[in-house]
Amino acid sequence: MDEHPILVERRAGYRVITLNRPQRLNAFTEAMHQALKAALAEVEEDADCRALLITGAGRGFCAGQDLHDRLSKAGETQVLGGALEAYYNPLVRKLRALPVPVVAAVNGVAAGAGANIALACDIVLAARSASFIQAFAKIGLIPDCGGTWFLPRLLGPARARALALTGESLPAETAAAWGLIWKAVADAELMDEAHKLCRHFAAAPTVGLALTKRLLDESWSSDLETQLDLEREAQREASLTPDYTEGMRAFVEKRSPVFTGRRGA
Ligand code: T3D
Repeated sequence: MDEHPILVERRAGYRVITLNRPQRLNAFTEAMHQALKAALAEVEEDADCRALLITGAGRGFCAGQDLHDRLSKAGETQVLGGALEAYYNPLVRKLRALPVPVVAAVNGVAAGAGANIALACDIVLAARSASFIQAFAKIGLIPDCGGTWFLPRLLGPARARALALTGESLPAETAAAWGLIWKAVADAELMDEAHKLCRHFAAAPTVGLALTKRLLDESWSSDLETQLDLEREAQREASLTPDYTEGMRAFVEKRSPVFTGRRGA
């Protein structure tokens, strides 16, 4: 049993969650899921937390499900689905719905659920030495954690199919060139870049960003007419925030805005 399957660090205006099972490339166990669930609930409840950074300890980001937990001592497998229902699917939903930007700093290999959980984050930065692997194909499974949803949308059908069906490792720079992730950066610069982004979001108009996240997700299942209506409603909501007033005033007064991220006055 790992003592601390995740680490949580509070920074000014944001939190850092580090997946912390480096000896297994941060593969998921039930204890890690439970700790992560609790940490994400705290992020959601903390009005002073205006961004979240997720990364991995050691040389990997996350190798997906811990496969040792899926084989009995007698070498028998189990029917799957329960952990998706209880942990993985709620995790993906929570990352998408968190009212703050979620930055993944992919420090090394991201495989299986580990790859698709990174893709569920709002902005994915990766070290040049990192890679993304739809490892499911190699063990007779299907890409879960939203893999079959994210891949075709981010990459288009040809690349999505090839990656999902071969389980080939995609280097970070190719992932960035193909539009799977935001950027690949030098290994030594990854965490500085990720913290810089989170510091930016910690001083940003948080409610407007939360509404933007929601609209971008809703757009996948909307026609233009529906989306225009959703934008009107969200813009109305954004315009009721103190940050909108501050943004307007700061522009007119030719100064930098000071955003609080608060919902109401
Ligand atoms: O409920 C459900 O189960 C459904 C949900 C499924 C979600 C999934 O994520 S299924 C996919 C699971 N993940 C994989 O299949 C990936 C398995 N790992 C690998 O293919 C390779 O480890 C990597 C390509 C990710 C990295 O390769 P490499 O050569 O850099 O490292 P390594 O030597 O293979 O791994 C280092 C250690 O981590 C090693 O332990 P050891 O031998 O030093 O004691 C290895 O066994 C361990 N490790 C890596 N991945 C996992 C793992 N241990 C348990 N589970 C893993 N997924």
